[in-house]
Amino acid sequence: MEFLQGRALLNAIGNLELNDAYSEALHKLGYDLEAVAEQEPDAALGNGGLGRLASCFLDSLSTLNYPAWGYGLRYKYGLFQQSITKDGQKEQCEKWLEMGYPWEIPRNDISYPIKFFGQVAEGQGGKREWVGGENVRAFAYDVPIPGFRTKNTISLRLWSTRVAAEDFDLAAFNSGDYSKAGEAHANAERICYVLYPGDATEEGKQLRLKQQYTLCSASIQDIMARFKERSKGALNWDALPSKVAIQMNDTHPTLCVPELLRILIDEEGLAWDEAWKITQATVAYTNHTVLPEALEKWPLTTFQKLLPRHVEIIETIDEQFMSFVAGNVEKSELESKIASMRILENVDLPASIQSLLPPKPVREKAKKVKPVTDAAIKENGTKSPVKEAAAEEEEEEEEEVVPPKPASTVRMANLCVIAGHKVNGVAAIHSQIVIDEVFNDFYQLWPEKFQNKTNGVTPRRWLKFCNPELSSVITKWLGSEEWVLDTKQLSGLRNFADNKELQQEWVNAKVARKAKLAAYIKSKTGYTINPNALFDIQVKRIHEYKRQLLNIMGVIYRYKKMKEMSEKERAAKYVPRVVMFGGKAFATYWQAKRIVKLITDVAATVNNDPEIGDLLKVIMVPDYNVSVAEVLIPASELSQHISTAGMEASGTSNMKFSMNGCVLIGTLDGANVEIREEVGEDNFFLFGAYAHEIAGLRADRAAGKFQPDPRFEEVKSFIRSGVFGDYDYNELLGSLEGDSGYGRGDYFLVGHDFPAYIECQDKVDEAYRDQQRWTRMSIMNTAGSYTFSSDRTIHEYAKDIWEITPSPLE
Ligand code: B1N
Repeated sequence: MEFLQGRALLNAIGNLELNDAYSEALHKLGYDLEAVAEQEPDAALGNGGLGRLASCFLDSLSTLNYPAWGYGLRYKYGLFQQSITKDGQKEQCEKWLEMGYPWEIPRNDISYPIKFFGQVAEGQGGKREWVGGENVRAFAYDVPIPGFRTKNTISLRLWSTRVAAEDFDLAAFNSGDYSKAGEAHANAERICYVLYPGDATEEGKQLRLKQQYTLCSASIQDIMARFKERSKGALNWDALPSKVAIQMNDTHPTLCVPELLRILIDEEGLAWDEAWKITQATVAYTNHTVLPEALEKWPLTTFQKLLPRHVEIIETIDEQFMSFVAGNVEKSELESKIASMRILENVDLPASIQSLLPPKPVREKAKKVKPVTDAAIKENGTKSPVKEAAAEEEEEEEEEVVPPKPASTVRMANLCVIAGHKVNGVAAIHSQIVIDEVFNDFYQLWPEKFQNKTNGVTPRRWLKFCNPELSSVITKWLGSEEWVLDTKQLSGLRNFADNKELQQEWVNAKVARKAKLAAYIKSKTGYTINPNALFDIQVKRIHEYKRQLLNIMGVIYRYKKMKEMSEKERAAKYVPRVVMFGGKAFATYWQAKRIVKLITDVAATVNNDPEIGDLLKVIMVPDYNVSVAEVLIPASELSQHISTAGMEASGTSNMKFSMNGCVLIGTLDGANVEIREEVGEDNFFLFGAYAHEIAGLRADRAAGKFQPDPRFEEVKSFIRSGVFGDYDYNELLGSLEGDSGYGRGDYFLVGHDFPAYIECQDKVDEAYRDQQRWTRMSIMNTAGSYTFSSDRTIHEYAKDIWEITPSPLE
């Protein structure tokens, strides 16, 4: 559902190595390349790391000469554009298409029908026919993805939905009923308006499912059409898996599974077993999160209305899976294993499965126990034997109390794991959690399915193009530019980490980028920042588990302590810092929006405090996106990756920062674990609880065994005292408290990790004072980032999951 492509111009001419020629040509026309590039809007068809990873993968696939396609939706308005006001975040529509998008090639010759609603009818010979309903058409728009140092260019094919001419209600239009005639258009076009429309309502859920189905159906039809065309009259569907691999990027495209089955069976006439075998061998699934609320579930009723034939198919997969489970687990465990692993949740078992379960003991009829209320006690006063006997009689006549049945749902992740021939996590620790916890029951059935594919980022966009100064230094010291295609060579920088000359060049490159960022901040926020200060950055979606709150509370503590010191003491203890935040909060995620509000309130107070001056500045960079990241990351010196351990699947900005010679402060979570191993523990600021400790800490907390650090309490009272304005922060701060009724009793353990965090931040100040030491740490980060190229990741997927090899063009 997501690709975060960002801008294309500099990337395209960079990948084609045409910078000088293009720049010169523009110059002759009276334009400047950088200024022209600035005019391009970001293609922001994604929300965060998951979408940007997909875009990095396309760059690597093209560069490495793999024959691949990206499939997505052409959202007219993307996610949203964020502005920061005194009230926090405001959302507006993204306008990326308003001026036309020169990089897309409308393929009017490529479109597919998509159906929703309708009924399933029994056709000839028991054939299932999906008829009636609403019909729209998905049209292809191709965005070229040029590779680096190759003629290979692949496509990102984006679908846009419209009503085909044959479905236009001409009769209604001619009779003057324009709204009826226009309704079909509005319905069709709405599908591709925005990414992640609100899904609190039934309409919202239906729209999201329509989006997912549009993506899957159009893409599967496209893949099958190409396969047919290339079969040249010798069509053999059994060969599909040897020619096609479909990688499902999280559960959003799960419908690929029933859609491929539906077309193979209902339209191509294959038998179930054959179609299932082909489907399984073709699809694989990447899991990107262990957060339970992000594991998609759809109400069965919504599904049934919108996709009735797919529900039949899912029911068959579910039933066959359950009978497989019955043959492979202990009888005593069967019922519970089925309940947790099957696709359909809270749905009665089919008779074929019911009969495999051990018989249940007959239960005694439950008696309804009347609740004893204060009013009843008052009314009865002292017990009367007559009344008691009457009450007992009444009880015997009462019906058994049956609790209301929970809603039936379709668990998308379970379907992905059952159907996919491989399942992978996105960093070593995450893949282990997938095996040990999230999908442990499945792992026991099929251990060979599970793999790890640690994420990566493209070194073209994220080092060579966004940081030309540092790239030149690297090329000079490594003796060639081969590192752009073979990042292993970056590790060679370790040999020069103490070289004074390299260190000076390294610092100069960083200084150049810091100056650019300072100018950018001035233009976007009006704040002037000290270019000699430590640039400390946390950019990512705003989420409680990512703990921007821990960061800003650390800043508040620092500010409070500074205020309590003399000017001399302050200067001796702290190095000047600019703490920058960037990221969007989901429009209805109120707690995340309160965090943004707190950051802006703290910024307004601290940045205008003359006593503090350049020693501390807080910046909320508005509308964080790929282009903003390209300005921030090269200028960063410290970056924060401070999620509650076990909750960030991987993170990919951590890799980009490290590659650009930025030192990380972080928990042992996601890819931080592997980054720290590569850059060395002396070059990483580690703090906080470990993943395996989290459950115990939460339990202790719930049992009232947690004693918060006085410094943490001090920060909360300081906020509540109103120093940062009169906004009521009780709901936000209450989420950190066990007994307030707000939130989940500090579920993300901000209070637990706070002391370790601020002590670690003191170590950062100490290290930064020694500039030579810091520069060495910075060089060691770039050197140690060699393994976090998406080229490495893509080679691994190609070998271990897709079983393909590069096919360079002659
Ligand atoms: O995927 C990235 C990881 O590096 C991040 O750690 C991870 O948080 C991110 C539901 C998601 N996981 N899940 C999502 C996005 C949208 C949505 O509606 C879940 N994003 C991630 C790449 O592996």
